[in-house]
Amino acid sequence: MLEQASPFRLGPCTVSIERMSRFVAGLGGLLLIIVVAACSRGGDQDQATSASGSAGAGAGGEGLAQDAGNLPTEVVIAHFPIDSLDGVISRVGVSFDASVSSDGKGSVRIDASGPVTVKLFELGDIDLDNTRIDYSAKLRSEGLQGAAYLEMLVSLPGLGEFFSRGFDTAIRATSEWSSPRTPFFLSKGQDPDNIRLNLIITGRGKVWIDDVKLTRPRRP
Ligand SMILES: [Ca+2]
Repeated sequence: MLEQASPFRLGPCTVSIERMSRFVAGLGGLLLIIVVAACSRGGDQDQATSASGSAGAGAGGEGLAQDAGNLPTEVVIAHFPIDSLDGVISRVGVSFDASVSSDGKGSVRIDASGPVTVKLFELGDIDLDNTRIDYSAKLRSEGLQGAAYLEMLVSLPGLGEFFSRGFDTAIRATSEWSSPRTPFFLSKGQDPDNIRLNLIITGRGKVWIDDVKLTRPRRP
C-alpha cells in the first residue's frame, strides 16, 4: 500500500467551485462537465509532493475536457450532488437527510455506532493518467467521537489498489460544513481501472456528507 500525503490547501478556487456546484446540483446525477473557475491556477506545485511521482504535463483524459472558455482551472471528472441515496453503496446506518445539506437539496447522513468505512461511490474505469486527481466533498458532524475523513481508493492495473486519505482535513466533535479534499497523483501510464470514494469514521456519532466530486487540474 502506498499512502499519499494530502497537501492541497483550500484557496480561492474553493468559493468558485462551491458556486458552480450549486449550479450543477440542479442537473442531478453523475455529471461530466468542466468547472469554469474564475480563480487563478494553483495546483501544479502540489505535484512536487506526489508519492507516485509525475512526469509533468502531458496526455491523458483529454476526452473529458470540453473547452467552456474563460480559463477553467479544474475539470470535473464526476460529481454527485446527493439529492437522494442513488448510487450510494453502503446502507447500514446510512440515510438521506433532506433537511440538512450544503447545497439545499439534502445530504447523506451516517449514524455511526462505532468505527466504519462508508462506501459511497464507485466510478469504475476512468481514462486518465499523468495528472493529480482530487476527491472533495462537504462534511459536517454532530457529537462525533473520533474523526471522519475522506478516503479514495485507486486501482491501477498490474500494481494493485492504492489509497489517499484526508487526515489533515478530518472533522471531529460537532462541526459545521467544511470542504475536505484528498489528492492522488497518477504518473504517466498509471490509468486507473477503478476509483472508489469512501468516508472513514473512527468512532460513534453523526456525520453528514454532501456534494462529492472527483476533479483534476486543468492543463495549461
Ligand atoms: Ca445535496
